[in-house]
This record gives sequence, structure tokens and C-alpha cells, in this order.
Amino acid sequence: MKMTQTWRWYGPKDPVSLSDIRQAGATGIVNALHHIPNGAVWSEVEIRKRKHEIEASGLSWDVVESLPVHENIKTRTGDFEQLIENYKVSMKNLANCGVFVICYNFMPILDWTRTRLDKVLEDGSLALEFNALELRLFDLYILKREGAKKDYSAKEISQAKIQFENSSSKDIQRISDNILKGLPGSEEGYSLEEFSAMLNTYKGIDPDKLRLNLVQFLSDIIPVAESLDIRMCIHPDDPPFSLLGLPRVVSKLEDYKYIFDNVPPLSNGMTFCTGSLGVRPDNDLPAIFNEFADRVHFLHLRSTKRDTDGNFYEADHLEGDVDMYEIITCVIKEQRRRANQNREDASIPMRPDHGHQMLDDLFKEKINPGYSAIGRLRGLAELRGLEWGINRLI
Ligand code: DNO
Repeated sequence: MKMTQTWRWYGPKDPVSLSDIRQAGATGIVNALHHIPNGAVWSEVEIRKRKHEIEASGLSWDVVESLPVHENIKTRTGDFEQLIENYKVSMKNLANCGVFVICYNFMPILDWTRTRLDKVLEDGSLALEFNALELRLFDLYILKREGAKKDYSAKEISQAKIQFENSSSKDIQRISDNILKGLPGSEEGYSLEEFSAMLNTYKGIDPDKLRLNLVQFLSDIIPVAESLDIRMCIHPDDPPFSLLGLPRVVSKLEDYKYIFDNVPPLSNGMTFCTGSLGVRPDNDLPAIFNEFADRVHFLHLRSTKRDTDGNFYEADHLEGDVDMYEIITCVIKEQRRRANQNREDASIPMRPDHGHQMLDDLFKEKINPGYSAIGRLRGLAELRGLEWGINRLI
């Protein structure tokens, strides 16, 4: 029993083609209808069109990433009830077209966040990086968020001030763009003004309230998922802590406990993202996996390397802080357990998440940061080999 090897493809405009993906050895595609505005229904016609395109290349559409959750659902304001109805219709249409695994997240306003997309590694390849001081500098001196100073110590504030004063306008632009414009797969991007206005919509929404809103959303959609045999899998916060005063509630073991205790069916599952969860030193990854193993419906495999100042960058897939040997061993055991129970989902879809920009990809006119071909090809090859070896060993 092996993991199902999948690959994220951004659709017809992705510089990495479906035939490239086949040559990388993946069999499944992870895809979303990015051209449909967040909140609108994904029609069967649109889903089928995309499905046929994928299947014509000899691949199958295994996972949706993401069916995005509209901000009004997260804040439970405005037309959120209609938006939840739309979400259910999209789920039904996906199931009717034979797509049963749906990844989504519940991060307020921002999806995944990095401050630099081209950190030069020792070997000359480029990696994504999160720099806590640059984030703070953005918060205090570019965004100038009301009340931001309360979130930092005097020392942190003065460090950010010095760094800001020494930053070039190019640096300021880079930091702002990376945080606000949305990285690949984020459905929204904002100007500074738009973002400040959005922040106001979270006034009064603390972590407990956001948690409650998530559980209410799940109480609405999980019964629908169950009736359709859909496996919903929530993606953890990336990074797994609060940013810019916004609450984040899918970052650690206790967060998942709350979510699954309150909405227990197995169709309420998780995307186990080693790179996101691995940023917190207090997250014990194998323990989190084992606690919720039977509801891990999707795997994002990558590694991060953190320091003690809250910074991290994306390491090679088998290096960094994530013990990939340990994780894949847990996955193999879970897959065998499922196979013994004749579960249809015994083979868990995985994708090599984020790769370094390297070799020819360094010279391409357009790549999606983190999603260039060759770095992920390397990652997939390493992960596949590791799984093969462990499978032989145990
Ligand atoms: C980043 C991705 C995220 C992820 C969403 C899931 O590379 O892991 O953008 O797709 O957060 O909803």
C-alpha cells in the first residue's frame, strides 16, 4: 500500500504542464477552479470541463485545493448563510463529478504568508522565507495597525524601527507585496487600504469566537459531506500562530481536538501539512498525526527550518526540523490499518509541497513561487524513495 502521489496544478495557465507532471511520476492532480470568484457556486459544467482536461493527460483529479471559505462565513456577517448554501452546492456538484476530497482553510483574511520568496541557499537554489522582524516592521511602520504596539515588547519595537529606517524602498515593496498580494493559491490579494479595512471586520473576533464560527460552519457542511462521501480536510494555519493581530485557530493539537470533539464524523478531517505544523517547536508532529490518523485525508509533505527568533525558511524535503522518516512511518502504519479495515481511502493522497527554485527554473520568465517544477520533482523523488525504503523495512 503506497501513498497516492499527487501534484498541485494551478490550471491551464500554470507554467508546469500536465505532461510535465506525468513525467514527474505523479498520478493525481490537486486543483481548484481559481477563475470562479470566492463564494460563487462551482457548477457541474465547469468542474467537468476541468476534469476532462486532467483526464485527457492520463491523470485524475484527486483533491480540490481549495474550495475557499468566504470571509463572511469566517466572521458570520452579511450574506454568510447564502454563502454556506453555495458551498454545499459546490460540494454536491464536485461529488456528482466524482471528486471527493476537499481541502480548505479557516485563516482570517490572509492565506499562507512569507516575507521573502528568493532566499539564496548555500547550493544556489532559492527558498521561501518568513522573517518575523520584517513582519513586525510591516505591522508597525507600513500598515501602522491600531494597537499593534501592544503586541510587542519595547525591544521588539525598537528593533523593527531600526530595521525599517535601514530598509530600502525596494525592501519595503517586497515585504508589503509578499504579505498582501497573496502567494500562489491564495484567492485574494489586497492593497494596504483594503487590508486595513478588512482588519476592521475582525474587531471583536477573538480566537474563541473564530473557533465557534468554524464549528458552526462545520456543523452545517459536515452532514452534507457525510451524505455525499466527501472527505473534508482543513489545512493548518501557515505559519501556525497569530499574525497582525488576527486570530488563528488551526495551529496545534488542542485546536484540532476542539474541532473534532465538536464535529466528530470522520468526514471532518485534516490536511496534515508537515511544513506548516513543523514551524512550532511545541508541535509534536508524529503525536498529532497519530492522535487523528484516521481522519488524515490529505498530506502536504515538506520541511521547514526555524530559529529561536521566530524566523523560518523552507528546507529540502528530507532536511530541516521535520523528521520525515518518522512521519512516513506513521503514514505507512495508518495506511495498513485502513487496508485491513477495507477502507476505500487506505492510500492517502500526498503532494510534495513547495520546492526550491533550482536549475532551469532559475531562468524561467514565470514560475509560481514554491511551485516550480524541478524543486518539487526532487521533493517527490526523495519522498517516494523514502516511502519505498520504509515499506520494505517494516
Ligand atoms: C500553500 C498552501 C495553501 C493551502 C491553503 C489550503 O502553499 O498550502 O495555500 O492551499 O491554505 O486552503
